[in-house]
Amino acid sequence: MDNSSSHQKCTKPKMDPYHDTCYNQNNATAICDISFNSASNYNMLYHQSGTFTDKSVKTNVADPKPIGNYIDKPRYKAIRKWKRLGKERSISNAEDLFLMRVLSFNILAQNLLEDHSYLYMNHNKKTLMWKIRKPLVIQEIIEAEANVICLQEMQEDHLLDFIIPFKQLGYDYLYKKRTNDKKDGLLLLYRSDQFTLVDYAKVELYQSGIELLSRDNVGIIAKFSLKDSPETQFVVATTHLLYNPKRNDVRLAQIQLLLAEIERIAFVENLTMDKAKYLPIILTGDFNLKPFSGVYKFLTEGSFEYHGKGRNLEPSSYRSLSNSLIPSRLCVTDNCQHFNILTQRLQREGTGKVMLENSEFPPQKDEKMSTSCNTKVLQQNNVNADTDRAQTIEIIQGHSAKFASGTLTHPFNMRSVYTHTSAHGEEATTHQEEWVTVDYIFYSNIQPIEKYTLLTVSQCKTLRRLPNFVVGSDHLSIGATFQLPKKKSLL
Ligand code: KL2
Repeated sequence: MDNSSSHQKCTKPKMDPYHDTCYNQNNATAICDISFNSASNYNMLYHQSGTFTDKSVKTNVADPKPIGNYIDKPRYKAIRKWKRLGKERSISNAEDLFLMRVLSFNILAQNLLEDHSYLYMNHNKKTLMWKIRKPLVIQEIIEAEANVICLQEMQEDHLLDFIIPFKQLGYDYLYKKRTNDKKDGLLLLYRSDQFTLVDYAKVELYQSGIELLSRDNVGIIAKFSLKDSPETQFVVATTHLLYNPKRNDVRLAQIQLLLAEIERIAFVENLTMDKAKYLPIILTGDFNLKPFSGVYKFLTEGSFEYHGKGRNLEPSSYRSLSNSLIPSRLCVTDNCQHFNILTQRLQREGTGKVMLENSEFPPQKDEKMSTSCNTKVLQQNNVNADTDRAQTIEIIQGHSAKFASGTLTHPFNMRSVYTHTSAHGEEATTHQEEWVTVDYIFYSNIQPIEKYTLLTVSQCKTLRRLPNFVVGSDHLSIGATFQLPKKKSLL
């Protein structure tokens, strides 16, 4: 696991075309002067951890000492292997396939850690310092050798310093801060030597005047093409949804908006009246959802009836939710599509030739999502924007759009890379009163071939607390490798 190159300096960028050849993971390379990479160094640090003297930091002498039962870096790395999914799948035909690895990691913004310091009372204080956490987080990310990296809780005033090693390694990035007073946001890094950014949206899930959309969460959606096969395109989206464990209704509305933007960007063409072709989609991040909760079911099953459910989206005697989740004036249908885009596609193009929204335009800087309502389009199509009543609008013969029907659907076939076997999941990505899964990689129209093995709940218990001297965040990173068939150029 350790190797002699583990102390490379940041100044030596590693530009090998690692991904097409990286299936063999023997060359994991660390950068920066992090010396936690061997057992002896790690243990030294661990044993000293109760005796650090830093004037600004009160040392936590109450920290229990035993090391035998707790995980150390080598044991942690031994569990976190890239595991092949499915036995028979081979990676022959490598010339026709691009192997794309995605990593998602909530890196714990320092300001949120400090705002919620009561959560970290029993931690060793050193493990809470950004100058200790940052190199651990960066090392973990770089060791994964991902082509696209999606980070949540990237504090804005840490960004420029944080991305230095990634720039040296050939990554470019998109950043979107959460709205209003929030200081953290999403960072999407991608290998600019391998991908061209074709289009993107930085999505604000805050929409004024709507209670379910009054939170400051955001999303980033990026459409890429392969540099060596420009017709091969895919979409990566990341988000960090509302934390409040009770408000699954808010997360459902947030996902409806995000999916509408993904639908706009991933659309290729209409196949039949009711079926469209979409690019491969990877949707990853911190959804603050448990497996099998309402929003999880919605994503993975494609349909969810919220009408009559409680705010937690469970059957409830309170029956808080009516038939209407978000107002029709937002123009987002119950199938997570922008109504105005849908009508354009169907009316202008008949049964549907290729119509890529925005495809003629270069990405605009910091564009706002285009959910602002086009009342003219609504009026022309007899949509009543001022009612909460259910509406079914026939756009052209054979194709209708619904508003406020009490059920949401979406047009993708989304699956989770990690499989979940019980309500709490046998694996976990963070600790919130108990070890739980809240981070996911969902995918549609693309085949995963590897996943970055998570820790089971009982293995998580050996981590004791997060962050620690092994993991620099309060979440574990998640990752998967997908195979993308390269499209032959028509020329
Ligand atoms: O659970 V998280 O941590 O995905 O790791 O997302 C949120 C929480 C993040 C952004 O809002 O801040 C954390 N108690 C505990 N953690 C909280 C709370 C809270 N009341 N509010 C926000 N966070």
